[in-house]
Amino acid sequence: MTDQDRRRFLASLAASGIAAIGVGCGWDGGKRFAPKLMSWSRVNDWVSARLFSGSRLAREYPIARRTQGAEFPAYFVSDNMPTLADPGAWRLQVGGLVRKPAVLTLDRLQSLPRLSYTVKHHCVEGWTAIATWAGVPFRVVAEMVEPLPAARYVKFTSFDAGYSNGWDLPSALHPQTILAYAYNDRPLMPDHGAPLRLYSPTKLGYKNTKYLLGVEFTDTRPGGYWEDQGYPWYGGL
Ligand SMILES: Nc1nc2c(c(=O)[nH]1)N[C@H]1C(S)=C(S)[C@@H](COP(=O)(O)O)O[C@H]1N2
Ligand SMILES: [Mo]
Repeated sequence: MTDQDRRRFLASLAASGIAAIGVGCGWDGGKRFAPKLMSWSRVNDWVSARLFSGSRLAREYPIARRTQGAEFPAYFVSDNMPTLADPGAWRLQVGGLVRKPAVLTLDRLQSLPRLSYTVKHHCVEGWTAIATWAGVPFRVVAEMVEPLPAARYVKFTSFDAGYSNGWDLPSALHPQTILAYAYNDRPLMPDHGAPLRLYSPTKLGYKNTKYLLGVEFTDTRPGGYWEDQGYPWYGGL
């Protein structure tokens, strides 16, 4: 190829719009543009995870500030409110990358250390509400099943039409992350996720899986019902 041929060749590439790829210049055209290809929710997740401190606690409120009765909305994706035909047969399955998988009854969960707090709930649909939640800290259950070193995420599944959430392990082990069985000093009812729901005042409402069925420790990042539709995966406050 003469110099003139080469110039003509490059000019034709430019005309076709791909000259910037620079044939033979050693650049694969990929890495430099990768950040632009990241969705904004992924960027948001990246920032959130780095601002998050494992011990920063969410603000608590006096009981007098609780949202009155039915004014705390109740969400579920099923056509009808999910309920169990036989609540006595319900068990929480805890497994995945753990040394000691466990199948826990509600009695067993209620016999474990209990944490209660009055906090504000934030739904991305634009409402907030305050309630008292009580349950067992997730870290207590995690210590019981002994996650393997490879475990980095937790998948929470429910019996509400496939609703699920994926959490990073540090968020799940945050001291205020609980498996809640009580709402405003009473047993959790089907409207708020009976018999057991995930709760954390450091996460947006949609991360708090209601109607829990299973907890699975994983080494790959689990998706989730809203997360898979573009909501930030981290969903922190
Ligand atoms: N199983 C299940 N969990 C769920 C939801 C749901 O539809 N199904 N909705 C989420 C959303 S968007 C919010 S704001 C809270 C609402 O909790 P509440 O119904 O107790 O107010 O639950 C979250 N967890
Ligand atoms: Mo929500």
